[in-house]
This record gives sequence, structure tokens and C-alpha cells, in this order.
Amino acid sequence: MSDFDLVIRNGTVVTAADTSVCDVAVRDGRIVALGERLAPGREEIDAAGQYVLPGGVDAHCHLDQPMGPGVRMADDFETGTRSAACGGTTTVIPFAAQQKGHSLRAAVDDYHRRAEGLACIDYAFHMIVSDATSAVLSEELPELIEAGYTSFKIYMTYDDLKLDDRQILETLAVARREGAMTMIHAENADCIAWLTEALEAAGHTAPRYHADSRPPVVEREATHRAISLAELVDTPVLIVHVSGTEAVAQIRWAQGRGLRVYAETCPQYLFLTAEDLDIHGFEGAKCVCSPPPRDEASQATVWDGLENGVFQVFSSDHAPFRYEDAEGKKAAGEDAAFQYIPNGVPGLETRLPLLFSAGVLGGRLDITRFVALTATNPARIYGLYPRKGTIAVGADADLAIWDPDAEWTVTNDALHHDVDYTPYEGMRLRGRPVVTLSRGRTVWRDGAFVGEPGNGRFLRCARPQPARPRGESRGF
Ligand code: DUC
Ligand code: ZN
Ligand code: ZN
Repeated sequence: MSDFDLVIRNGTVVTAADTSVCDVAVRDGRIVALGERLAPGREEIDAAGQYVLPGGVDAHCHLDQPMGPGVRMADDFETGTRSAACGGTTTVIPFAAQQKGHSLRAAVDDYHRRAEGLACIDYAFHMIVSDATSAVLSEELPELIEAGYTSFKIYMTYDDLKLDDRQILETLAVARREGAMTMIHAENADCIAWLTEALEAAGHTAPRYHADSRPPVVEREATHRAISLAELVDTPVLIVHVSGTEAVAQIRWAQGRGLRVYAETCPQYLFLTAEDLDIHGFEGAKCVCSPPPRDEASQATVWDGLENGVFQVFSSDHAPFRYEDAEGKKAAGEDAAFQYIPNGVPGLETRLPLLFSAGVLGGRLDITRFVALTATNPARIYGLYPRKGTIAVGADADLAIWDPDAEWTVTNDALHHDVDYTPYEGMRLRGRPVVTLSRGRTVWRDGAFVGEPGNGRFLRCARPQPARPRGESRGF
């Protein structure tokens, strides 16, 4: 009787540190051996000529998040995690969002109910702190951090979410005391409100003006302020969805000074520009997200930052709203002014293939760096490592086998989310995951989803264990 449930043979096994051609053996959902000529397994996969990577960790996505009246996210835990699995991701970390005037604990409890029985892959929660009352800061937040919700996002914009500087300082102080990671959405709310009013008064309401209402300086100022507040409190922060050159310069400056400032970027800042908001009719609404995509120079800066260590994390920021839907992008009507268009683009399933094709096979990113950005670093930063994010004896058998020779075209019809479009329709890509395993169970194979809702488990996170940001100006 074989000792192994599964042996994956002769693949090029990649971690954030190394690549080596070897076999990977799995038993009871975990990796139990790595080596040459391992004993036969009850099941075998021949991965010769293919890469065996840790399953992706998508550390920033929105699933079934309650929205304002009349707006609904297209993906719940079932369709979102299904789509993620088909794109080589095996862990997602969406957000339990506190509503102003309500408790944080209530948001976490509600979010567990939304996930229950639906997730096809494992998941953890970040929290969103939108109402930093003294009860939240002194009781709920410390208790929840202790209970395994060790990261939270705060906003510097959006009226229903934003904190002012004093509240940010107080919230960061709790993060420092409790050892949590704070994610910051850095855009200046007053600048956006002022610009939006001026654009509206001039009749500039089409989707493309969304980008003009949130120019780079608005993100740059808030990024600098977020860094300064974190420096004052002396606690690490992670700046999410960084869009381009100006914000990157602030982060590089902070990292050069030795501050623990981490940064995340997303596919929309590599593959879209503000011009994608300026297409016929209302269609630009499909690419309305915040911060908005910038220009080609910013795309180049973001690529550099992925390569040189300014960025630690590459996430999707999947925020799914259907285009042809009265509760989606058109919630406020077919020709609604840009400020009423729900913000966000879908991307759970395309995140890894886009970066693999243009980054790894395009010669911009070493494959070990790809693994670091998409799996290992997010697992470390959010307290899931080494159970998730790497290939090592004892880790969960969350694996993706990639065929680097596959050539394919992105079409929304072939994706597995519940959104009716992808911003990347028609893109030609090279390389794709051919098998995804979640704790040893196959969830994606040869173009078919074969997982099951309910098999995904909730993950309590440990305190973050990030390595210091590398940032190029530190010189190593
Ligand atoms: N921006 C966010 O901050 N969250 C969801 C989507 C978006 O565009
Ligand atoms: Zn955000
Ligand atoms: Zn987001």
C-alpha cells in the first residue's frame, strides 16, 4: 500500500528562493516529501516540462461585500473562489467590512455566514475598520486580532469608510500594540470631492473623468501622509493598490529611510491605462476603479517596482460588478455621472496568468520573484506562512502546475467568475495553470473546474512575519 496519496513527478518546483526538478509527495492534504524518484503514489501526475508552484495567495479581493443601497457584488464566496482556483490561486483574503455605527465583531460574524459552505478554496479575512470608536479600538479590535484576524484595512477616502488623521493615528497605535498589519487605501478625500464637484459643474461626467477626479497627486499626497503617520506611531503599514510613478516615489523614499512600508500593486496598473476609461458610450465604466489606471510611464514604473523590491505583494483587488446589471456598473443608470459608478474591476482568475505571461515569460520577472509576489510574501505578511505560500514538507498541498507552452486568449466566456466582462478580453497570453490543488484535492484540471463549494476552510492568521522591504534604494 502506497504511503502517498499523490506524487507529482519531475516538475520544476519553484519557491521564492529556488527552483529544482524533483517530485512532490502529498498525504492527507499536506506536502510530506520532496525528492528524486519518490515511491509511487496512489495517484500520479507527470509534470515534466511544467512548473510546480505554490498556489497563489490573493491577499486583496472583495467577495459578497455589502454595498450601499441598490448595488451588489457579482461574486460570492462560491463563484469568487471557483474563479480564483481556475487561475491558480488557492487562498483568498477578502474583507469583513465594518459599517459606520456598527460593531466590527458584527461585520466579522456576518462575513463568516456569507462564506459558510460556499468557499472552494481556503480563505482568511482582513477587516475594514471604518468607525474607530473607543470601544472598537480598546476592545473589539484587540480581541479580533488575538482571535486570528491580524490585518485590517483603513481608508483615507470614501465618505462611508474614511478615517481622519487623528483616527488613523489611534488605529495605528492599536496595530502597533497588538502586532497587526494595517493596509491603507491612500487617496485624499477632500481633493477628490473638490475635483469631482468642479468636473460635474463643467458637465464632465463621463466615465473617463473618474481618472481626472483622482489624479496622481491625490494618491501621492495621501501616500506620503500615510507613511508619515506610520512613522510617527512606529508601526509597519502596507499601501494597497499603488497605481504609478508618484506614489511609488514616496514608497521608495520611505523604504530607503529604513521604514517598514510595504506595498501592493495589481494587474490593472500594469495592463490598463486611463485611456481604457475613455471608450465609446458608457463602456469605460468597466475599468472604473480607484486609484484609476494611469499612463504608460506609470506602468513601466510599476513593472520596475515589482522587479526591484519596492512591491512585496501582487493582488487582484477583484471588485466584481456586472456591466449589464441594474445593481452593477449601471446601478445609477446607463449614463450616470462617474462618481456614481461602483468602483472596481474583476481579476481573481486573470491575476496570475497576466503576470506569468508578461512578467515571467516576457523576461521581466524571475520566476522565484513571481512566486514571492503572488504567494510567499502575502502569506508571510498576513500570518499564513509556512502553511500557505510555499512548497515545503509540512506545508498544505496547495499547488498549481503551470504549462509554460500553453498559448491562449482571454475571453470572459471562459472565465469562472459571475461578472459579465473582463477588462482583459482578447489578450493573448502564454502559460497557464493546468492543475490546481487545494490541500491535495484537485480543483482545476485540463480546463475544467472540479472543486466543490464548502471544501474551503477558514484560516486564522498568526501575527504578520514580513521580511523587511527590499526597496532598490536600500542597495541590496
Ligand atoms: N477600489 C477600492 O478601494 N476597492 C474596491 C475597488 C476599487 O476600485
Ligand atoms: Zn482600496
Ligand atoms: Zn480593494
